[in-house]
Amino acid sequence: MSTYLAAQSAYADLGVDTEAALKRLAEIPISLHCWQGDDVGGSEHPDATLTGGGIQTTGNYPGKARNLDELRADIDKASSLIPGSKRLNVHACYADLGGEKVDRNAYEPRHFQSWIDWAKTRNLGLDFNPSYFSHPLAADGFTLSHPDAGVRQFWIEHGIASRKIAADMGRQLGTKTVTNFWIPDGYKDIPADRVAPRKRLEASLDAIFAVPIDPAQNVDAVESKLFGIGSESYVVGSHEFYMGYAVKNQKLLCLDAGHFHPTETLADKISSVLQFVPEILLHVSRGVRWDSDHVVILDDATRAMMEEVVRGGFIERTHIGLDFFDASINRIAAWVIGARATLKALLLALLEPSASIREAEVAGDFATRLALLEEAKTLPFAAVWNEFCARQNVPVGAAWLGEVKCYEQSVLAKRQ
Ligand code: RNT
Ligand code: ZN
Repeated sequence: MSTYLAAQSAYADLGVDTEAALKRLAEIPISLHCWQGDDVGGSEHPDATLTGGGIQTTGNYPGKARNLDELRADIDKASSLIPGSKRLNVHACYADLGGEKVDRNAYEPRHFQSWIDWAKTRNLGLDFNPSYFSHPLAADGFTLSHPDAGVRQFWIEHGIASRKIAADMGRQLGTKTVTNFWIPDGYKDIPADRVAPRKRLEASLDAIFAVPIDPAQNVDAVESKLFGIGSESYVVGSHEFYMGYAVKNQKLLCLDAGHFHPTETLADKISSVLQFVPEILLHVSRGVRWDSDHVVILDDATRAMMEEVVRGGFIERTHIGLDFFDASINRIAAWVIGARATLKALLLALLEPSASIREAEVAGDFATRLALLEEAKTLPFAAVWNEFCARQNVPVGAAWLGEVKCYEQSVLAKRQ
């Protein structure tokens, strides 16, 4: 008997249908983040790099993508090693400007047409993000909550432009874009006034979202953060701020795994938040001691997050996006490791023998609940995961790494 058939029958003994889990997993899109390929540099200038913004990449591993062609080739390579259904998440700072002098408040769909065409040929949906960093008008750490009305207006216009671009992506590709708003605004040290920046942020967001957009083409998410580098004492867009904003305005709430206190995980938030907002966006990330955006691995936090999505019946209301950027290792490998870990966590959740565990809980038999949860951890998961990879025509096990090494030698090593 093949190892998959043996695993299938072991799961069936506990009432779990592995075929149903594989089918379900194949349909859940993971949005790959374009910014892992060049350390959040972007394509607006030949030497674009990440500046300011309370986010940071560390490391200088050779071979990063230097332009959109290289970035797209790298995404293709990574994507060929990741099973399942994929989308691509593009940041506004990855505009295809073709040398045109145009600032972010005037970006148009045409500046992203090459992304749309590229996505179309690969049958990928796109997601989008206005970029509120790596720009002279974000250099002092404030954007949508800036005290200067002119600066705020520039960033409001960028938000409005971004939603129009996103809606056009959604229209052309026939799948709605999720546009995520994250801004860095905050203070390094103790503020004298915590109120005024938040009032300004709310007004700026209201101005951006006042422009009507067909929700079949684009929906908006807002992303909170606890602190950033250079904004350790105060972040305008805190969790409470955006939770309130999203509930009031029925926006999507983006929960980033690295944006809470280090001992807090997203798992317990999902079922609370989804009582009050229509959908959520998960930024699957891994903070190590801070919001470090390490490559996602199959750790307890990621597993618990996906368990909650599956247990709660929230798959249809949850958008899953990757958000990490490690410049210290091969960047293609980073994408593949993080995406595969996310999918593994989802598959583990889909394979949970939840009926018997819930039954024990309902009966008040908490010893059985705990025992079954423990037993579930050592079920023959690997055989089902390998079967998924094989059926999806991607390398099984660590075989993908060989392909990354070849690509490194033949392509990345030549980028000096
Ligand atoms: C920053 C946020 C945000 C960014 C991307 C690049 O802390 O997590 O999502 O990582 O927009
Ligand atoms: Zn994020």
